Amino acid sequence: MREQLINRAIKVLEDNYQPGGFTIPSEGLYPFQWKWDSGFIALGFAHFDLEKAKSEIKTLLDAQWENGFIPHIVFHTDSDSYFPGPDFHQSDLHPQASEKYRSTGMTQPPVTGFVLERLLEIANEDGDMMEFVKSQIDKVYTNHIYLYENRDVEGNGLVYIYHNWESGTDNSPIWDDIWETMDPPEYQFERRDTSHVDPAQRPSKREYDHYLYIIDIAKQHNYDDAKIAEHSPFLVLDPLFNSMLIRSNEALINLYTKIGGNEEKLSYLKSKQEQSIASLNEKLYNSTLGAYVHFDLRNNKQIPYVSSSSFTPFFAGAPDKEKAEAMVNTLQQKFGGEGRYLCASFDPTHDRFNPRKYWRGPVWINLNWILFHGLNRYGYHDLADRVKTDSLKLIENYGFHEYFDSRKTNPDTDNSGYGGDNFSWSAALLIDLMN
Ligand code: 9WN
Repeated sequence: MREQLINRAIKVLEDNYQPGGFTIPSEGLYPFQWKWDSGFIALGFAHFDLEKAKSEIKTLLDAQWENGFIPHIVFHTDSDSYFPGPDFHQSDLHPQASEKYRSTGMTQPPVTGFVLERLLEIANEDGDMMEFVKSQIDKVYTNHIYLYENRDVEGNGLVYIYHNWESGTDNSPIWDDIWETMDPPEYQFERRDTSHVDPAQRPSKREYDHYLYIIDIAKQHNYDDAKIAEHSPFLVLDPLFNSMLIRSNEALINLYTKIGGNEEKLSYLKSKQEQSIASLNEKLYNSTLGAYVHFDLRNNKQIPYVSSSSFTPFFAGAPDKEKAEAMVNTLQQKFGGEGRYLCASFDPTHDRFNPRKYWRGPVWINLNWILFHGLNRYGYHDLADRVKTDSLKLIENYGFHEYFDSRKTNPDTDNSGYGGDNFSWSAALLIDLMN
């Protein structure tokens, strides 16, 4: 059984691997390279094909802009089978955009630092992989400098996202409060996603109007970060994005220490690390909810909802013992009932929860992977094991889907796997979790 599942996962990754040296998340639905997908995908490949794992990361970092920015989608082809594609995003408006690749002008959670560290671990610290890490690590470091120097508007070590697509959790109910403050025009466009996936499982047309409008504002300012910080109606401190940055910082510190030298880089990373953790605890922790939440910088207030992103600070080592215990209680009480798989993407006890719709409730394997490692880091091994077992069970029952219903149903009669099929990070992270 174990071997069969792993072989199926390997096939998903092999089939989605492209001649350009990168892997698409899912055939038809997502035909390009996505930033955080690439990180997770590399971890899967590393268990059976180190060369492909390396090329995934190398290709992504090859698309880095001159200012250190790494885009959320790299458009390796001019295919118009995804909307919005390169002609809508127009990354060339930014004076330092890559000349080699067209891309979006927004980013995604900074996972590449901890991915490099895990690649080295999977490769048993072998010399070739160490050489690879040495050849790429400065690009990731430059990316962290870009984030701290351009997106930390309060100077406290937390960086903003200006678009829901930057969070990776695209249509989370968290953003509904922000949509209520906006009134974008009705765009005319042809959706491509809903020709691959049941529209009931995807964001609505009106939500897309908001998504496009924020991009239009960023384009009016040629994707200039300072102007975006001034004008974007969406300006948020995301616990997920910041936790990934903090964990990746920690990985860079560990890797540079192994490499030796690099004193200046180490002291920069260490000072940011301390400041970011302190601010995450001060600004994003909500003691009433017993969880980390998002902060709306534009409207200067916390957005008080619990989602799977609320627990990602475990992975970053941010909460103290007291917070950690409160978070575990919240997780068990709201998300962990007997009839549920862990971990729903949004609070199942809230009336905005929707078990079938994308980031409004379903379980996502990448968030589970982050949670598994975070809970283990804090010694909650039983709960971590449950997250792992649930992830494997969902894939075994329903296949390598993009997301899954968190309600326990009968696999013989109910189809609880949603979104894209043969989804790369579900396959890659299953392999990593099983090894
Ligand atoms: C927009 C590729 C990406 C993931 C995101 C997921 C989804 C894109 C979309 O697919 O977003 O970036 O078109 O819906 O939400 O996390 O990286 O798998």
